[in-house]
Amino acid sequence: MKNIIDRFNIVGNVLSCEPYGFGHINSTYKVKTDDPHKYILQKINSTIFSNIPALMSNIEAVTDHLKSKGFDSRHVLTIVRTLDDKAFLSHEDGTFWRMYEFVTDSICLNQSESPFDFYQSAKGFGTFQNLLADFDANVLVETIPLFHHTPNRYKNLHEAIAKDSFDRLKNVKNEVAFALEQEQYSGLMTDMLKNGELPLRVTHNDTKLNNVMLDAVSREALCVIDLDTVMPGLVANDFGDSIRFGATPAKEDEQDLSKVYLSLDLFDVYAKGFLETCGDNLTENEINTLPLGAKLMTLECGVRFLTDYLNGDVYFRTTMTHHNLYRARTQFKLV
Ligand code: ADP
Ligand code: GN1
Ligand code: MG
Repeated sequence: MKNIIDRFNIVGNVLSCEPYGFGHINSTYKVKTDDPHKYILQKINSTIFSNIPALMSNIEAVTDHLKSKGFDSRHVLTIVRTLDDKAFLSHEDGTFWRMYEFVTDSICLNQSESPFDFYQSAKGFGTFQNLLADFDANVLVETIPLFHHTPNRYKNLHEAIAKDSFDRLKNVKNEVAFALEQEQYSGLMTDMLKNGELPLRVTHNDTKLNNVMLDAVSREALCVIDLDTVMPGLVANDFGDSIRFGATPAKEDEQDLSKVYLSLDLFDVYAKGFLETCGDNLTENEINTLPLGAKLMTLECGVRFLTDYLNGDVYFRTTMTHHNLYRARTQFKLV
């Protein structure tokens, strides 16, 4: 790893480089040096992201926009450039790497420790939404086409069921039946978009609690991270993805489904923080579809986990057998 780190413009001598965080997509490492600076090093998932130069220029454009509004490196994700002044390293072995400043004195949570944490995460994502309201969507490349097109996610599920490449369909009869029963709702928001009833905005599209950093002391929202999927999208999907992950006391892969339920108190707390920060810019239809976004993002995520289970766990990182099935079950319970 040292030879990779040495190609970035960092301060100090490297002391350690350890796997870090709970992301499902990229391979993330925390790099410590003998200087107070710490860094995040990531091997970008080039199976999932087919155009990494475009992905990184999206991130540069978005973070430049936020910096132009006066925010510093604790409040905006900050790219550490390579020695030859590139935003990422395209390695001779075909891998792609990037480095960020580690957001100092921050914490990142998989579960809220109090409603205040969740409220703050809502303010973080709501503020992010607000700050991008004047960002030109035309400069963004769609890093994953049809990312939150729920009917297309169902199309992928149908294909996985038809193939049943890993002979796993027999394990998931109930989950498949539930997903198919819910399919009738999958197009509700994409139809509204098509009919001009909902506007397309620049959205984050991956608003899990562990994609926002909080201040380690005040626990106020500091910095939204994981900008790989910042693309044109629906505000209700950003709201909904946060709800599906955070408005429950259960982990995303909890196996005891009696612990999995939607907390309406946490839903309210999140809605308050989100609407306080970006509500004034939203249309009535956008506000009215926030609860629907919560249902559809949860359903879509369950469908994605189930599809990946049937496909042999090729998309989301898994650390145990049946991991994607456990994840699908929590999402369907929440739906
Ligand atoms: P993935 O796409 O795999 O989810 P992320 O970019 O979300 O990757 O990074 C994974 C984890 O690494 C985050 O959940 C967070 O804990 C940590 N992380 C990422 N970027 C930073 C950063 N700039 N400062 C501190 N921690 C970070
Ligand atoms: C992935 O990258 P990460 O772990 O923050 C996924 C999201 C899913 C989420 C489920 C690019 O998010 O869409 O909702 O897992 N990101 C991508 O936990 O597919
Ligand atoms: Mg992440």
